Amino acid sequence: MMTKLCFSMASALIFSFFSSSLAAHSGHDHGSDVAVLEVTNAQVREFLPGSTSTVGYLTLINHSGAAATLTKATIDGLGRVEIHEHSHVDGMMKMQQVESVEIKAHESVSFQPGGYHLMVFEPQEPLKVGQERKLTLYFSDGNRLFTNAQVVSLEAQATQSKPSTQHAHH
Ligand SMILES: [Cu+2]
Repeated sequence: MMTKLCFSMASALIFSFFSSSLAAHSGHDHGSDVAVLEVTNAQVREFLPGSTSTVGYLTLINHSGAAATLTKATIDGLGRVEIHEHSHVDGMMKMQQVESVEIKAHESVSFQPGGYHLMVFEPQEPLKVGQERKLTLYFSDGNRLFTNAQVVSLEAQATQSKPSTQHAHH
């Protein structure tokens, strides 16, 4: 559990982790046309009182030479998960649902405050801090990626992520 928390630092760290694992991978062949993907630091925030939605974050790393396209995500025990992105429009932070997110060859995409995030709705039972929920990521080539998303508190999420968290979310 501590290891997970240590991984959940800023993307600078994740990028250095990325380059070192690339070096480690250079000795063998993953196959050129199959996307080899890794997900780290998956977390979903507990629902705040009276709120019908919450957010999830993660980092997707593409170790392969082919781009991968994330098209869908599901989390056990949650009725609906949407992929959203934030953008600045006329100085205002807005968010919108997106159909897909591309992770280019040998690059990574961080879902984090102010950028891409998972928007999570309809809990079948309350999320409790410290729980893990199975997260499934679906890709356009038919691949799926599984991981456990850690349920975190608002406080834990706020201290981990530097970019603006104070904007209203739904
Ligand atoms: Cu959103």
